[in-house]
Amino acid sequence: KPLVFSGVQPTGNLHLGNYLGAIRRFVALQDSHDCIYCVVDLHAITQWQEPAELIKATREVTAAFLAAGIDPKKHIVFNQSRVIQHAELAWVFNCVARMGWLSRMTQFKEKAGKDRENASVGLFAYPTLMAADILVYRATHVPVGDDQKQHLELTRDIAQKFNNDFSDRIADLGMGVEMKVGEEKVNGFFPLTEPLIEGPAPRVMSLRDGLKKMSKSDPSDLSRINLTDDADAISKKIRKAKTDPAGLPSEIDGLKDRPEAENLVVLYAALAETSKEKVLAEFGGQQFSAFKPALADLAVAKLAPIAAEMRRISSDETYVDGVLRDGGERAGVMAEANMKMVRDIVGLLNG
Ligand code: AQP
Repeated sequence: KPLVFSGVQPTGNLHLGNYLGAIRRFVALQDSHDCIYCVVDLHAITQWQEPAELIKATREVTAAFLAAGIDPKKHIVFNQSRVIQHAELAWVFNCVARMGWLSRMTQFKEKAGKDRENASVGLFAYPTLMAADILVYRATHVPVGDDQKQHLELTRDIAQKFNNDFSDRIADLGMGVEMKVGEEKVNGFFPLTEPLIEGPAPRVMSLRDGLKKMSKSDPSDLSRINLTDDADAISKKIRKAKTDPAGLPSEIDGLKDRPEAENLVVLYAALAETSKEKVLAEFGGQQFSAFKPALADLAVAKLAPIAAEMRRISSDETYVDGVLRDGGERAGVMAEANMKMVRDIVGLLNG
């Protein structure tokens, strides 16, 4: 089976964007793939985190994975910092990736803001750690939201440069795998990862601004639906969601240049597991005052069981920590087998 890797940062409340763009898709891939799902705490500390909050959030993201339906026995769930080979390979990749490549990353520009001199070196090097997360398992498929597209392209560039820089050594050691790069067949060590940016909601937008993605760090809690929000909070946020004065169109074309309206239709379609066309066939011609309560009811029906299960799982810290420990041990064995070969390829004496 193809190997999937993906991660979520423990940096605050998980929201509907994280769920629809990532976690729900992690669940769907479990039958057809071997999956490694990681709570990326080393990524979280690229920006300041209160230590006690970080530990709490790490357990909470784990609980969300399990509550959504990820099976930690058939697959692997762990927190990144337990498997030190992620950080080790990230260092090797820091020496493979170029400053210019990282300087072009839009996430760094957004998160560093104007005060770039004061951003952590870790925030700048975030994408090399992400490449290491994936490639330390030589994973081939990575389900993520649309905002991670650029980082996954960089992951491919790093894999390709490593394969090129060390091509003779990889061949001498017989550690290469035949792969296609464009029309060319090459012998590489790291696979060129396929991003899986799919599903009905790869980019859920803020409820307050249809041009901004829904995000944990948005100062307005009204901009997002948190997975742990209760029914009242969900209804209030959807009622207050920004819309334009026109009602719902009957055809997709009618959503053009109406990002807030489109976002609400996307949310309904994704939660109901149907298409935007079908949503418009049902609600076209109606006002948002009629559509919003239907969307709120649907969101509550889908999210309340997950929130309840998250609470139940979170209350058993021993169980959650045990899942992470067990997952970390299994991931560590896989990571070390690959890292040992990387050390040999690069010329880092070990053994
Ligand atoms: N709005 C979104 N729509 C669809 N997918 C999304 N993801 C995040 N936001 C949306 C996907 O969720 C996964 C985990 O994200 P992350 O925790 O690693 O961090 P992020 O992308 O930085 O998420 P946030 O919530 O937006 O945090 P901040 O506010 O810190 O930027 C990823 O697969 C991501 O694509």
